Amino acid sequence: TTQLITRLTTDEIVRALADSRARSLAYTDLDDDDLRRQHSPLMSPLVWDLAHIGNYEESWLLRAVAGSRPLRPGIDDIYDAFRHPRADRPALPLLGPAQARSYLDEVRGAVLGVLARLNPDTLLSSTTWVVSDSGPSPRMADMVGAPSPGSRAALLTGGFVYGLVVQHEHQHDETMLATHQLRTGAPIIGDRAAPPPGRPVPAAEILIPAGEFTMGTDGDTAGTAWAYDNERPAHRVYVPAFFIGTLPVSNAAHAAFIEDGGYHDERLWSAAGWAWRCRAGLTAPQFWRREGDAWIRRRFGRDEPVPMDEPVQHVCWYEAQAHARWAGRRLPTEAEWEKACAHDPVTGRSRRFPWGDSEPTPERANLGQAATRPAPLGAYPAGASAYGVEQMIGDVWEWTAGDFVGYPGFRSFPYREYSEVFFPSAPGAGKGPPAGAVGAAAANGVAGAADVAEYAGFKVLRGGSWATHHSAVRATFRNWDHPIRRQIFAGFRLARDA
Ligand code: AVJ
Ligand code: FE
Repeated sequence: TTQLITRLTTDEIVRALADSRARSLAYTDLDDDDLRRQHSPLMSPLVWDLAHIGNYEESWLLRAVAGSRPLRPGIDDIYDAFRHPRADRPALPLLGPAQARSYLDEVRGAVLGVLARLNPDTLLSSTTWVVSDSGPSPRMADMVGAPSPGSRAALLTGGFVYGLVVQHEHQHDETMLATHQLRTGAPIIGDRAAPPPGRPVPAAEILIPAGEFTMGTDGDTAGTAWAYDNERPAHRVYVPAFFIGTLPVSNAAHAAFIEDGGYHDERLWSAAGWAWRCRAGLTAPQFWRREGDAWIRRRFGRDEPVPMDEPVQHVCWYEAQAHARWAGRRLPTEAEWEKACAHDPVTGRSRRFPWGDSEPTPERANLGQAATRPAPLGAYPAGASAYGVEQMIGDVWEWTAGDFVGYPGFRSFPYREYSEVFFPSAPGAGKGPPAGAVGAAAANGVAGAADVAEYAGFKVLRGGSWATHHSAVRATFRNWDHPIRRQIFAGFRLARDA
């Protein structure tokens, strides 16, 4: 057993739940038609996300924690992401906007009641679920409603299940922002704060010397109690010496890649990447267009010149890979990325964030949709890692080189569909979903489309974007998507062997 250093108090949980809900309601402050509409086949109608958030909260915080009966019997199927690909969701008998909001209110009221009755000591258990739970994790549908005492205790440890639900809602809030970026009509999303100004950095790349570091987490250090199963367990990894970009790749650098014919030079692309580039007609990041000599981008319904000093975003993994080859570089591996972000060579320990274990502040990282854009490059000297690498947390998700796989000793918890079904060996995660099941690839947006099945693997993204809430990102956090996806707020950083 391991001592948890930081645990959530009941008050902190109540506050975190209120914060994520305020965000979800702000992103669904639209008329009914707009909420039911599908703004892109890659995205759910916003009203699906809204009720799905409530259904997830009900499943975990009422049924799993308190053994409650379903509040709306029969709706679980509609909000099961694995049964219905995003493209099919508008045709489901969805709760309407008013019904969805009252469902959310009802769930939340009951959740606060359960929390008020919960012995706070339950949240102060000194064991983590890694060691206190045993046996294989069930599928979510089998998990809810019938928790064993052991799994209930594991769920509550350190407030884990509350962190699960808070993070889940913030992740859907980011997904809803991607829907807003694709939506046409009067924009309702705008900047709430201007990011700090950029500055030139001392060096374009930084040498990370060879050596071991601790990758991942056991959830037993400050602020990591609610780390997902795919971030665990902590393990030692030897990383050969490499160079990594001090900053993410800029719009200026990507414009130079375009100018140099990068999108038309097959030699820079992998075979799959070139096939996709041709089929999709890629010639620039999504939302960019040419006007005379200038690049214009559409951002939340408004056109503006592409700011050349910002990290590039809305590029897929294949574009990132081609750009890297053009630059004589490559994408960093996950281990390289995490070492550059978290390893402190003085103490030999891994930090929760690049700057240390303390919470992000507006001086350190661009998170939580303060602005609706990445900050200019060099804006966060106070957010640098021990090695001096900057803007690793916030601004843009960063594509890394490899596939989404479990760490050595991986155990799914608390349910298999959060991570495990997306691993390459899992049924449904790879090329063809199994008969009778939509499969992980479909749930993630490939949507049963046989024509893109060859691009159905998952690549890992690190570090969060300007749209990510600080509770849903840390140095160990792993996000994933198909290598063809561009609607997410993703860019990349370059690396090379030393
Ligand atoms: C980790 C962002 C890929 O949106 O499919 C949301 C997060 N999991 N609900 C997704 C998630 C369950 C997931 N990603
Ligand atoms: Fe979800």
